[in-house]
Amino acid sequence: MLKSHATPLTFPRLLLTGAAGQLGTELRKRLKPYCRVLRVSDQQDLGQAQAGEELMPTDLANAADMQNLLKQVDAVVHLGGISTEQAWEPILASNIVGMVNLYEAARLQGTKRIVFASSNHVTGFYRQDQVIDTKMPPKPDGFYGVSKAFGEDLAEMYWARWGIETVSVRIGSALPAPKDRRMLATWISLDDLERLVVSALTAPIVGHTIIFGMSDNQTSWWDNTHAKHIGYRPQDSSDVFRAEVEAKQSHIDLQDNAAIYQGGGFVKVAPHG
Ligand code: NAI
Ligand code: 15L
Repeated sequence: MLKSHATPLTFPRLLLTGAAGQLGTELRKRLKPYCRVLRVSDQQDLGQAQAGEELMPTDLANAADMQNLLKQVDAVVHLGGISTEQAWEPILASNIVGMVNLYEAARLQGTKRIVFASSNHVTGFYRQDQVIDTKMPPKPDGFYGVSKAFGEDLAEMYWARWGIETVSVRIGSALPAPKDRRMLATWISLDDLERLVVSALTAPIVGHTIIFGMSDNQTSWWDNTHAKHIGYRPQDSSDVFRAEVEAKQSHIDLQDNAAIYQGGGFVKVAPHG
């Protein structure tokens, strides 16, 4: 956990969705210092409430329960949803219906800012020899990427019509260490993820901003020029793992779409078998 941040959080009540997931479990510990009450939610078991926490198990697809979840919430870190390429039905329920329920609840309950865990798979069909920025059109690599592109468009609409601010973070690969050569470009450390989420919550004005979530990696496909106002300064780099990763993966098959496209293996997943 970071010891300090330039902009202290003053949120009376912050909601973290997807709190039982891989990143939710991490951010649950890390976000508590930035708010008075951390409301944590998921459809999976959330364990025991820790000091300063409120547990509210909720299905994102249930509109009435989502209205209840958003009551008296000042800001949301929205990690909940399907996080991989798979069949359309669960993606529809969690990532499409769930997003509409979240934003309708934010509108009616008066929540003003959302940090949305989007994904690099919104642009997964750009090639690994292209550098892209956040104004370039989406090229999703599957149903999952399409659902995250929908989420970004929904956030744009709620900003334009209702003044709800969102930072859509197209997270690369958030895990303790990069696993392969692709991740040397897509990796974001968990400390940098915390820095990015906190910057997105506390930047004075964001409208709807899209930002790629990556560390300060030497190899990079993503240009965050249009998100400088978020004030995110990554402090980690995949380079410390480079030698180890390259030794494990010395050969790259350039006939393999996973090596050609930024989405890696996601571009090849057959969701219906
Ligand atoms: P995860 O799959 O471990 O966690 C997602 C959580 O959402 C799970 O605990 C699940 O129970 C919950 N969830 C799913 N559908 C739900 C529903 N209908 N109602 C309530 N809860 C529901 O995923 P992870 O890795 O923690 O990712 C968190 C978010 O960040 C996801 O939205 C994912 O798409 C996004 N992301 C993650 C990346 C990574 O490297 N881990 C990269 C890019 C995006
Ligand atoms: C994602 O969107 C997934 O949620 C995560 O599991 C990783 O696979 C990541 O993208 C990635 O592209 O490495």
